[in-house]
Amino acid sequence: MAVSIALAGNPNSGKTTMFNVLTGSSQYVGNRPGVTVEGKVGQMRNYPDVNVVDLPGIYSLSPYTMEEVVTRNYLIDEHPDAIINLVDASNIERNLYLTTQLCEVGFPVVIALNMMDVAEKNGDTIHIDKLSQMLGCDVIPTSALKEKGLDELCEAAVHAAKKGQAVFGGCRFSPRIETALSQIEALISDTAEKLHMRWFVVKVFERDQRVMESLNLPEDRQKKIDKIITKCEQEFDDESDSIIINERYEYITALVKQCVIRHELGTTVSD
Ligand code: BGO
Repeated sequence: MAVSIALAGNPNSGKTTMFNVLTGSSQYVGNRPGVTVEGKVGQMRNYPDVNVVDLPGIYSLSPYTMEEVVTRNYLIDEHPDAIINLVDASNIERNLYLTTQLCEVGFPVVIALNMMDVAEKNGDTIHIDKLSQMLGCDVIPTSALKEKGLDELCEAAVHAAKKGQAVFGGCRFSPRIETALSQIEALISDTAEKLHMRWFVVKVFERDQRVMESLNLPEDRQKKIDKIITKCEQEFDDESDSIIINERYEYITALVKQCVIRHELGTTVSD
């Protein structure tokens, strides 16, 4: 059976350009919203048994835009064998927000750290090994435009897909939130698909209606879950989805501080 690798990333991370060079097809490269909403499929160069699926450009896996919903549905319903997550190296903080979520879905993830030519031109240094170690997945520096790093990317993605080892959990939240997530997990573990457990647990904590509906939990469990979430919201004086957003950004800030050195105006600065 053909291996299926999904290409996911923020708009303007170079996803269309990458899809074209990976599959050898020549498509229109543009920012028109919805241009890739249908999810194009192409054969990976040098790997006739591997399909690359181009997913819509998104910033998050929340349920608010058509592109986000298409991507979520594809990942949960279609089960790709691996995800290549395109991250714009010149805009790394913003792009890693999606990465933290993709790492929770339960598939092997390989990061294509794209636009490396731009980051290098800006004088930035990115410690690839450290980033890879901290995220728990392979990170391959690429330039889709200059066709650099593509063989390494294909090799890493195909290897990850065939090995089938999911990324371990993505971002760790604060101990109080992790406790709440464990309590939620105990209440949904016989209903939610094991492979996607971390994703379901975090989404339930965020009060994601689509996910709640898909789980179709009995009312008493819904009430227990609501109590767990409400207690956290009171303690943090914030809504649960905002708590998660803030903690994701704290995690990313700490990660970038350790992995990226920016050279601005001739001075070396840590983020
Ligand atoms: C234009 N390096 C550099 N330098 N540029 C890249 C790379 C890379 O690795 N990868 C992609 N680009 P999309 P989404 C453009 O279209 O693939 C460029 O949204 C222009 N067009 O060429 O569309 C790529 O699918 C006129 O740039 O991204 C494209 O993720 C002037 O990044 C842009 C300058 O790529 C977005 C750029 C008429």
